[in-house]
Amino acid sequence: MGKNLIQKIFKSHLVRGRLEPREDIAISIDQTLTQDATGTMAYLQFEALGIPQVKTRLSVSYVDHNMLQTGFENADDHRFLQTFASKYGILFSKPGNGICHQVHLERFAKPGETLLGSDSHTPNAGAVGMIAIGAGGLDVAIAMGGGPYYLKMPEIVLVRLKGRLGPWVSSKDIILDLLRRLTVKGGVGKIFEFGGPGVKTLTVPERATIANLGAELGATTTLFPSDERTLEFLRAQERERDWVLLGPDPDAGYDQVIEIDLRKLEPLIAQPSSPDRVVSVREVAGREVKQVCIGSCNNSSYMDLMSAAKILKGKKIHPDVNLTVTPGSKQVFEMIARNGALADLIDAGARILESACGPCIGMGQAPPSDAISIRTMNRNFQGRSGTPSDQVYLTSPYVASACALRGVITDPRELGQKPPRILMPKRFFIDDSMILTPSPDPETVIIERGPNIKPLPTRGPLEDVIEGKVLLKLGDNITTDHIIPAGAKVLPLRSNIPAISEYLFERVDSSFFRRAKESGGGFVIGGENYGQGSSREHAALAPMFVGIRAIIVKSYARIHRSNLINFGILPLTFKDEKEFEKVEQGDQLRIEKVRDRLRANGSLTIQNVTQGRTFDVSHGLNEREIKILLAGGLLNHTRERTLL
Ligand code: MIC
Ligand code: SF4
Repeated sequence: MGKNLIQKIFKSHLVRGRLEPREDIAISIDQTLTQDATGTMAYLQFEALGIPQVKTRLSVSYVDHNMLQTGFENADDHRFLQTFASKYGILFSKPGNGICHQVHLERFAKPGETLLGSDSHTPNAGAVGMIAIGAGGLDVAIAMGGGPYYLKMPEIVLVRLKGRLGPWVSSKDIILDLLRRLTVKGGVGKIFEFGGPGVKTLTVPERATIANLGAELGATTTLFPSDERTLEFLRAQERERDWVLLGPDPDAGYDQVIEIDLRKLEPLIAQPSSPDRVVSVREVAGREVKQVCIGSCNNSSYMDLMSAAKILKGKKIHPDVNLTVTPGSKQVFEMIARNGALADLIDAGARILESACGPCIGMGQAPPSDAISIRTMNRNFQGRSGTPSDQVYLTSPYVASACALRGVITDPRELGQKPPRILMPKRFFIDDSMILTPSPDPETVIIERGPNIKPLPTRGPLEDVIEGKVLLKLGDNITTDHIIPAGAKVLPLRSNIPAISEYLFERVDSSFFRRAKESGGGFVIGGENYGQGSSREHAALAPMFVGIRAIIVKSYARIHRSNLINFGILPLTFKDEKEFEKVEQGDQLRIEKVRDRLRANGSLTIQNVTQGRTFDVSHGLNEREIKILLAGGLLNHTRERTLL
């Protein structure tokens, strides 16, 4: 049988293992990216490895999340990142140059290569046939040091597209349809490879919307073939030399095949507060809208913003609506400024924001209480916008623009307008002056560390007896936004673990931090898909810092499980899910002979001291993961071996 595209790229990068589903494999990494909110930790960890220069072909450090400078913290972090990049051989994309995924796609993503990024939407670069995976900062630090990336070989799902999208239907609707069918945990342990005759009808920016939102399925990554459309995009970015023709063999096999007939899709929308609560726009039409936000790494390309500008041109938005527009990059911003589309948006009443994550991560623009906010983004977890009672819906720029005009949820087909037809420009506006190259004299560069940059917290080897209270019992689909919130108040503390830890589980139970401190740590219990969403390793670092030694749940999201292991927290799962019902918050739990049992690769038995009973948990750890845990985390483990 022939090979699919994923097998081909994995094969050319395979360092360890066999390419069979669920086998442990390691792949070499060509490129890395970081953003500021995860980057400071990733670079502190890289520094702790003691390697003088990055060993990747290309590493880029972006600043796009922590852009609101209401105090010294974010500005300090930016200086740290800029000087660090200069010293260690990393390109530095200055604040204002754009959102990491948008800029990386425009300027660096390369068919057939591998990219590891400390942000869960790194798969965005899969739009040009690159294997792009989101990971914790420490995994990215190791990759920058030349180490491979370890993962379980995922199952490969072919999403076969046929037909062509109808008027007012966009590529966002393709991925929203998949989310509706598969849910936010439907992609865990899987990679989605897009194929079929419908693929060639989609431009690279349209493909990027799909690859980006694949992260919300829990997928390891999503990718497209590199074809004529890829060439068209790379040529317009003056990067024709990066193009290669790449696709599956005609007789390639897949673990699963899903078919989508593009002609049958209609405008879709995800309701609050999960990206899989998808319905057709028709079903929720008429609900009053108070805010519309167009932007984020999901829909802020030149073509997205041109579509919005075309729909709004010569009209005014509804008086009750606040519309924000965020161009995804300096390139997009400058192009819409030069061709007049920016003026059309301003004229219609839009508030124009700088090129950054902005409202997507609650960095400003929190909506009014209980109000509906329509966003072209990828996450609508409760409170992520900055307003605890938010009602955030996710949809395409077409639908968002229609809602801004009417002030109610509107199917754009009701506008009575002709749908905008935006063509891929022959040449994008190219100016890389805000991407700084590293110093030719790294020894002379002094890294600037303002008071916001606190040393990396560490821990010793894993204890042999773990005992403590169940500090919190949670349900299914707990996101990393629940564990460590983002937003304008908390994000600036990303380089300061003692300070950020005070916000641990704040959205779920504001007494958590105090109780964890009083008890000197303990356990957390959860349901399915624990830790979905962001790659932020602070959701593992902060629990480690307050003394959480084990988490017991029904199942984990991929990146978060790796982060827990990387910081020495046992990621356990219930053997019998009925036990989940029995264990109570406040129960005293104890695990004995942890080190021996892990070494013997056996399962662990938990004593519920309060209830006077025991239950078994599995760990599903491979040999390497066990060694990492015994050492008390990946940094300790790597240092012990002094080689990667
Ligand atoms: C997000 O969309 O949640 C973020 C903020 O981009 C995160 C990274 C972070 O928490 O810094 C992600 O997606 O990984
Ligand atoms: Fe930034 Fe939002 Fe994209 Fe995360 S999802 S990288 S916060 S724009």
